Amino acid sequence: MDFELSEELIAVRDLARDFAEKEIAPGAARDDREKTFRKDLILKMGELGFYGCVVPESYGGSGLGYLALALITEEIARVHSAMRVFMNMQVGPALTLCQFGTEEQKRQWIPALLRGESVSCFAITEPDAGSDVAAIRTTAVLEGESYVLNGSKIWISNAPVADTALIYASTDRAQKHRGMSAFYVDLNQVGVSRRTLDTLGVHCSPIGELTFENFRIPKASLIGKEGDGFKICMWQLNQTRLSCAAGALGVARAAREAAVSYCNQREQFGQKIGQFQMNQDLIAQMVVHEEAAGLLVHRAAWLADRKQPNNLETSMAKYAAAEAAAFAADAALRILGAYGYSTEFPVERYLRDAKSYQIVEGSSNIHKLIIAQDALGYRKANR
Ligand code: GRA
Repeated sequence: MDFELSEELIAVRDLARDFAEKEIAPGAARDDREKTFRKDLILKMGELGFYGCVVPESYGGSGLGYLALALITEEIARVHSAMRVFMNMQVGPALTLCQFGTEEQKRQWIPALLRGESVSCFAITEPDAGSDVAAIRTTAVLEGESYVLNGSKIWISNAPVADTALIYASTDRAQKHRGMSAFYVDLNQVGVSRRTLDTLGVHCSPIGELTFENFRIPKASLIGKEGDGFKICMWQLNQTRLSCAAGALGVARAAREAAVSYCNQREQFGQKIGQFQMNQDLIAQMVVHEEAAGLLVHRAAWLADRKQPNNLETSMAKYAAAEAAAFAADAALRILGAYGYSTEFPVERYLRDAKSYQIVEGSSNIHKLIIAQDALGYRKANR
């Protein structure tokens, strides 16, 4: 693995950094406070090609690759973590359609997703099926030329605002995970109701519940074959987890930068507080966790760019980056003291947003389980 970024990747990263600092950072505190949905920024990120890195040019992408996507995501999350969620909501569905969709499905949906015009989401989780994906209860029953969906999806990012959705439902509940199927649908139809939910952080990424009551969708919404859903879902999660890990890395970096800057400014007991070893202990841990997570994220992306299996490496990256973000945000808050706890400074936002990474896209416990079961020889992660 090459530790140096190519000139092209440096240019992509710098473009994302410049955009994040100029367009997202100035309004981040206000957007978080007012829970503003920034469709304007979603469209601008689309114009800059941020959603198309891993999609071939024939469907409107750039084909720059997973490392490019990780670098962009990290830069966006560094200034406002909630804004990187939109990247995942556009990229995850687009990639899944690219990998498993028919030519017609690809042409119908992908270009509008990459431009950010059609706001998307993916709906896996249900009230009684979070970590245990195979336990989903939403059903899709074929009636003539339509599938009829019934059930409820919860904690779905973008649910309150999405135009379209990648939905996982059961076409044969007796078959458990082998009876799961994937669909791509237009949500602006009768049969869908939405409820917005409130969370600790990630405030300007709207989250909520989607309830389907006899929601009738064309038969052609099915992605792949009936029963392919669980494998499609695991494949999709492997991509979106990587981008999520890159987001966590961005938050870890933001928190470490805030802590270092404060240590070099603030004086107590006649010296800069960076001189105190207890703060140095926190800074050293922040630096090492962030560096380690960064190498894991970049390795997982590097493998994806070489079309090599990377489920294990992605789980390691997601776990390490989520924990690095949560550790760094907590440590930064301790270092900044009352300024960290104050809503006038961004560190409390980093902490609220960082906590989400230990829960979403496979909780830290799920990733530990995947990693440990692979190490123990019980279940290979790369399959
Ligand atoms: O033997 P088989 O033919 O039935 O196949 C099995 C296995 O080989 C079957 O699925 C296959 N499989 C896979 N195939 C390809 C399993 N994993 C993969 C894979 N990675 N690739 C059943 O396998 P199993 O291992 O027996 O499944 P399980 O024990 O029921 O579940 C496994 C596991 C716990 C890992 C899975 O359910 C899981 O990943 N759970 C976590 C759920 C999750 O990540 N949810 C995320 C929700 S979306 C979200 O958070 C959005 C956030 C947005 C944002 O912030 O970005």
